[in-house]
Amino acid sequence: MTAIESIKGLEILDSRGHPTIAVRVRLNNGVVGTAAIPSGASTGAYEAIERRDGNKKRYGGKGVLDVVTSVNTEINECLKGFSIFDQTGIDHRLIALDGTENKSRLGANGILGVSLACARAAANTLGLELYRYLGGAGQVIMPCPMFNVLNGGVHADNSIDFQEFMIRPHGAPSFAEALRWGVETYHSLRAILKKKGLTISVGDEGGFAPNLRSDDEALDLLVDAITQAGYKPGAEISIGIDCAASELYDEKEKRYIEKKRRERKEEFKSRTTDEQIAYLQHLVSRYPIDSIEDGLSEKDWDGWQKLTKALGTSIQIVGDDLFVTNPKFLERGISEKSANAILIKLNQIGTLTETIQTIQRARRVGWRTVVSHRSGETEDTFIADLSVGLGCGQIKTGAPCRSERTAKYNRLLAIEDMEEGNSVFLDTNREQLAAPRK
Ligand code: 2PG
Ligand code: MG
Repeated sequence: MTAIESIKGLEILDSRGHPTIAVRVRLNNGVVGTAAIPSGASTGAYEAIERRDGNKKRYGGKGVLDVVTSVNTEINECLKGFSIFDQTGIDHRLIALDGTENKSRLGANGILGVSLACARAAANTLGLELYRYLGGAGQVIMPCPMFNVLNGGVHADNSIDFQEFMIRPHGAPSFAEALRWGVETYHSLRAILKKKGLTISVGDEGGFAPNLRSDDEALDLLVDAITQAGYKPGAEISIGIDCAASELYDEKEKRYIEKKRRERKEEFKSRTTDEQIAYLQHLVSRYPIDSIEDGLSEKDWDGWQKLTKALGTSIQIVGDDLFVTNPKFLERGISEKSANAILIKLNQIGTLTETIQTIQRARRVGWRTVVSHRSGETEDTFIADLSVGLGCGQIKTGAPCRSERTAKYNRLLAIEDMEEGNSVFLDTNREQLAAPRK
C-alpha cells in the first residue's frame, strides 16, 4: 500500500511578509507532496481558525511555530502509515484529531497544509497532473478569470470602501485569450491613471489603489479602460465587485457605513439594508456589473434574501463571508435563497474534502462556484488546479501582477496548453442562473 511515511511543517513567508505554513508529505515510495497556505485580511467571522503563536517577540505574534510543531508531532503520528489515496479518510482523521468545531486546536492552517500536500503526493505517485487527480477523466473546463484591478477596503490605503473592482473577460474564446484581454485592460487602466496624475502603486492583490473619491469614479475608470483596450464593456468584458460589506456593517445600528470616509474625517453616508440594496441596484443599472460578492454583511441574512430577490435573476450574487465555504452555512443559504453563487476558499473551511463537498453541493442546486485566492498568498498554485479539476467555472486570483497572483494564471495557461484543444472555456454569462425564489 502506498502510505504516508512522514509529514513535516515549515514556517515560510506569504506575499505580505507574514509567516505562514508550508507542509511536506513523504510517502513510503519516496514520492513527496507539498503545499503552502495563504491568509486573508477581510476574514469572515465563522472561518476555520488560522492558528498563530501570539508571541510578540517573533513576527509581532504572527509566527506559526506551534502549528509546525503540531504537524511534526501529533498529526505526523496520527497519519503515519495511512493510505495516501484515501483523501476523505485523511481529512476525517484530521478533523477528529483536532476535535473542535472550527479547527482551532491544531489550526486550520496546519490541517489544510497537510490535506493539500497529501493530495499532491497522491497525484505525484500516479504521475497525474493535480487537476486530473482531482477531477478524473472528464472534459476540462477552463475557468473565467476575474481580475481584481482596482483595490479598496482593507486591502488598500485609500478612500474607497468596496474592496475589489474586478474585470471578467467572459466573452473570450479561451482562457489564454481571456487572460490577454484582462492584461490589456489592466495596462490600459494603468495608462489612464497615469495620465490623470493618479498613483499606479498596487494593493495587496496587485490591483491599483489610487485615491479615488467614489465607487462611481472607480467604475467609470474601468469602463474607460475596457473601451480603450478595444473591448466591449458588458458584452465582452463585464465588471464584478466585492463589497466585503461585513467590514462596513454596524451590527447595532444595522447600517452600512462609508467607513474609510469616516476615518478620514470626510463627509460619509450610512445606509439601511434596503438603502444598500437600492444603491447596488443603482450601480448595476448604470454599469456593466454582473457579479456582486458580499454586497451585504455576513450578519444580515434577511438582507441577502432581499438582495437575491432584487438582483439574483439577472446577475450573480456571490456569498463569501456569509458561507465561508462551509456546507452548513451553504445549506442555510440554499434553503433561504440567500444567493445564487458561492466563493470557494480552501482555508475558510480547512480541508480539501469539505471544500469539494461544498462545491459539489452548490453545483447540484445550480449555483455558480468561484474559486478564490486570499489577499495574503504564496507561490502555491493549488487553486488553479482545483478550479479546473472540479469544473468550477470561475476563479479570482487578483490582478495580472505580482508573482503570487500570476503564478495561478500561469498555471492555468499551462493546463490549457497541456490539454491541447481538449478544454473548453466557460462563458459563465451563458450559464443559467439558479431559479429565483417564487
Ligand atoms: C475576499 C478575499 C480575497 P481576503 O474578500 O474575497 O480577495 O480577501 O483574503 O482578505 O479575505
Ligand atoms: Mg470577498
